Amino acid sequence: MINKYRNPETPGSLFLSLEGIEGSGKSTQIKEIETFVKNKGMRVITLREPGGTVFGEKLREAILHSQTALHPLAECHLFLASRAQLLNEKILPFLLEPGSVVILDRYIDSTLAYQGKARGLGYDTILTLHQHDPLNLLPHRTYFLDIGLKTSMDRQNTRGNKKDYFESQKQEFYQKLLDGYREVAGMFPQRILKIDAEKSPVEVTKSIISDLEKILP
Ligand code: T5A
Repeated sequence: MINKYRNPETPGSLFLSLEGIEGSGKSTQIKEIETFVKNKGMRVITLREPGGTVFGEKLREAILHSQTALHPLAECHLFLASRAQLLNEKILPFLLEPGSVVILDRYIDSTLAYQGKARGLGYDTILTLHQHDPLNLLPHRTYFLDIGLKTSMDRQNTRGNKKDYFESQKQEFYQKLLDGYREVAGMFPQRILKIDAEKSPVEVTKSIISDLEKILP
């Protein structure tokens, strides 16, 4: 099933995603990646999920501020609706031009870990839902920023904002989530690079840049 996925086809373009539990440092690292690839003279767009389009941002608001406990399948389809729109409206057109880089904050692996594992829908359900255009597009590289639960909680507490829909979940949910991410990284070893994100931001950036140097078109 996994082999049916296609990679973005334009030569000289790169599709990157960042993954990890809350507070793993995705936003922090995305800024560094953006600067690095811009300095290489590439065209860059940075997007996030859910969101990234007008419709997707409305869905983001609906999910992350939901007052109702959503059925896992309802939740999953909302993320997929946002993703399909983002691919069609932004990602696929942008990648058509050689020398373009898409940097995406969360993608399919979030759905595998959150809805597939932590919400219990199962990986096969999520993968099956991604078999059709435009959802069957995998990134060239995914950086999985791996941190433990304590670090995640500490970083969320330092920030001190009001918790959203997922941040309010119990410890058990987070443990499943982390297990899920690590399992998913094992399912796609060629695409997903697991990085120890307990290290300082500078060290994490170094690991990412060192890999990027190898894969840049
Ligand atoms: N979701 C999403 C699903 O359930 N299914 C899906 O399919 C998709 C796409 C989105 C939510 O939606 C869920 C998952 C999420 O719950 P979000 O707000 O976009 O929510 O994502 P979050 O992960 O919640 O964003 P965060 O801002 O919490 O995490 P980041 O971006 O990973 O972390 P960042 O960079 O903001 O850093 C957090 C703090 O830690 C510090 C930073 O300075 C900051 O204060 N920090 C470090 N400190 C020490 N050492 C380091 N290496 C550090 N890196 C960062």
